[in-house]
Amino acid sequence: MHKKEKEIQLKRPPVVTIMGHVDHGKTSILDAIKNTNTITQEAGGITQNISAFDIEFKTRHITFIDTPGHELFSNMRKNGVLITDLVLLVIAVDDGIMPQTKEVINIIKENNLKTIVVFNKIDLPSNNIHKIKSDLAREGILLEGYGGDVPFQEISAKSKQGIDELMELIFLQYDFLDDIYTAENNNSMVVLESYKDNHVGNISLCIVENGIVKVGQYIYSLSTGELGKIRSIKNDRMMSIKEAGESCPIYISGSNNFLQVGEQVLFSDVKLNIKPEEIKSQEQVIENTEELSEEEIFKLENPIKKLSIIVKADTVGSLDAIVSALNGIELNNIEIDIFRKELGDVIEEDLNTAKDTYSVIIGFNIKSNSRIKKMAQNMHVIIMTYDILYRLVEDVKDAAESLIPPEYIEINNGKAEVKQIIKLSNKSLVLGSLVFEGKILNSSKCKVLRKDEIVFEGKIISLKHLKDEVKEVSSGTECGIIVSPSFEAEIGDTIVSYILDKV
Ligand SMILES: Nc1nc2c(ncn2[C@@H]2O[C@H](COP(=O)(O)OP(=O)(O)OP(=O)(O)O)[C@@H](O)[C@H]2O)c(=O)[nH]1
Ligand SMILES: [Mg+2]
Repeated sequence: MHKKEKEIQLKRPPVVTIMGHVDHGKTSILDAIKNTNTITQEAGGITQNISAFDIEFKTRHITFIDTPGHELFSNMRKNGVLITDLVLLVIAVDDGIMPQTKEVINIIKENNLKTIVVFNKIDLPSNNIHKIKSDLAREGILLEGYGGDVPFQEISAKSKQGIDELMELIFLQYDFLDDIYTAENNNSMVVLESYKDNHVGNISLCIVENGIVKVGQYIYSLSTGELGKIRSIKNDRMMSIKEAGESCPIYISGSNNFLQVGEQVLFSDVKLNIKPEEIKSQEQVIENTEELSEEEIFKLENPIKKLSIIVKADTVGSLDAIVSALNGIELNNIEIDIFRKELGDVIEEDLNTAKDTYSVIIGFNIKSNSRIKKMAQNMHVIIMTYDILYRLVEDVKDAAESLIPPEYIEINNGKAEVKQIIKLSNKSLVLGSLVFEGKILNSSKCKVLRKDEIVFEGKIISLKHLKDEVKEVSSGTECGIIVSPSFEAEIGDTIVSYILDKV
């Protein structure tokens, strides 16, 4: 066997991360490779979670990591390259270089990642590929044949044109990579995503970095020490397996602590003596209850309106994306306060906290059972649940905006001069007036000016022309006005009739 070939066979399968702008076809490419149809199952047709798959192509394995392209999932994109040999930078040829394409290019540059540019949707008639190639050069991505050495492949995820060539290109690039990612520790895996399952407990999606991980092994975190034993390992199709080798994407359960994204987890058949760097709770709970009183003082000093929120979500990645999206909402004099952020379904304790703190509960990809919903109703606690992140963000923004008191302007000013004052038997005063500007409106707000000073503010409760009650009286016409509350007007006062309108 040729020496180079022998070396190649010893390499673990490549880990390839698919990145690019929203809707450029990342998940479709994976579907085309896998012969599946994931995107039709995605809420809103967009990817909102990081996921990983093991794919076999011509007897060789490859791990793909699919990342979301929507702008809100910036952190997830960064996490996608934690353990990556190659990035597929997907660009739809009908759209070109978009904001998240640029974001990915920055991630590629910062981490010095080997990249293949994938021009997708070449089946479409609107094809700007030549322009995109030169735009890429301007962004510092120099393609092969265009003054650089970044390989590219033109494909259509829809017709599958170019998919096999892309797979060949991935292996070709990978096989000639001299320095593939190597973990600092033996027998380790890295966490891509974590969530809580009501039955199984903490579950983490991990990629094995090196060694073979087995059910029953002890697991350790470098930061928090012993985590327990691996209770189950599932593959990317959620089938239970006993062990998994390098580059494999797996879901593990059994950890006592919640595993943070990016964390390196060591596994071993025997107990190890790993001293944690620092022991800290991995659960994300209420930040600090003492802050409450401070906040109350702050509230008194600053009339800033606050929308207090409890966020419950399915995964750490979602929670992260929600929190940074909500923190990014900027509204004058309104503060969005994330009082609590936690994984899992809405529970009774959330309702109590929401009631005490006047918080709204926002849930993402979680359930609230009918008992909880009923309790919430009785307690007047609002639970809003979503499966599409940008809708959640829009609604929170709307809710926050509704706290801003509307600004009003006075419109339709009409002016009348008081010429005569008549006292009725019920003691009401009728102000016999002559309208000299605009219109006086019945039931409108009014103020009275005396030598340019406001001496009264109230409402017109009766407006008569001759003997008839009328809706309005125009300039040049005499009328009888009764205002409320009653007011001792003087001859020569000016009555201003106006209505308020929201700006
Ligand atoms: N015509 C055509 N349409 C495509 C092709 N690939 C994907 N699409 C369509 O483009 C849309 C977006 O595809 P996705 O695969 O969901 O895109 P994505 O990049 O995964 O999107 P996010 O994960 O939300 O960032 C879908 O309507 C696909 O059917 C292609 O090669 N040709
Ligand atoms: Mg997708």
